[in-house]
Amino acid sequence: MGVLNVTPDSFSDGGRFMDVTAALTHAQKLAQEGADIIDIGAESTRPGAEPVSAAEETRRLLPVLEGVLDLGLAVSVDTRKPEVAAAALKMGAHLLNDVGGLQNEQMAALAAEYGAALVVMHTPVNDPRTMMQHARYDDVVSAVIGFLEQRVEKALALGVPEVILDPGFGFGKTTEQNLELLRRLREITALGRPVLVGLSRKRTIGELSGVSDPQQRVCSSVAAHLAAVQRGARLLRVHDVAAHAQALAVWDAMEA
Ligand code: HH2
Repeated sequence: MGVLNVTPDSFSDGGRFMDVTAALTHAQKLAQEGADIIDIGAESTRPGAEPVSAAEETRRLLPVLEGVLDLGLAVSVDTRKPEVAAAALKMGAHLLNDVGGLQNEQMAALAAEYGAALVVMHTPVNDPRTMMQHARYDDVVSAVIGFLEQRVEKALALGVPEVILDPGFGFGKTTEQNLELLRRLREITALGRPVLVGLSRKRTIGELSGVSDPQQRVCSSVAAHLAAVQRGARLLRVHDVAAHAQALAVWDAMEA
């Protein structure tokens, strides 16, 4: 899954793809490099990010979504707002990436209505401004599993055709907690649903590798993501598709 951020303030690429032409050129590049899905986000959810209104998020998103759908790729929409999700699904988005952790049931109802797959991601609160204050768990893996099981049940009861699980790396989690989740990812893949992992360029990767510029965290992101694949992850949400495609080609050849 290639990341396309149509935002002025994303932590690693904010402001680069606000223009529709630049966004579509980048989507094409991600596809050529081997992305199967393009995940378009129009609101940053980095720790401390200020929320944007549904109207502004929709204004940023729809022209880019329309163009990416024309490329014939599978498209995912990264949002936590039902108004934005509804507009995107109506336009033809295939997958709903609910970074609000299904705290609003309407997200699942919309995925069900449009027959779209739904990413259910763990976050302790649906607010990037305060989520790091909630990075306190007796056992982070048990907390994430309990949360995901409960949300999956809700999504299935509302008729969502396919649910993808995501531990929500960096969403209200410290580096140590993210590492614990990565080490014990098998406990999450053992739940029997596809698992998505998004550690691309994140602060944890920077802290572990000692690389301060997020755009330079490519090799370290690949290393973390291969560890996730080894533990059963099925989808990787990444900014640097070519590097991951190279690494996965070798990985697949070895595992075949
Ligand atoms: N991480 C980010 C955004 N969306 N979606 C899922 N399912 N999982 C993630 O880990 C995830 C996500 C944050 O990364 P990015 O989009 O690059 O940054 P920003 O939120 O600043 O736009």
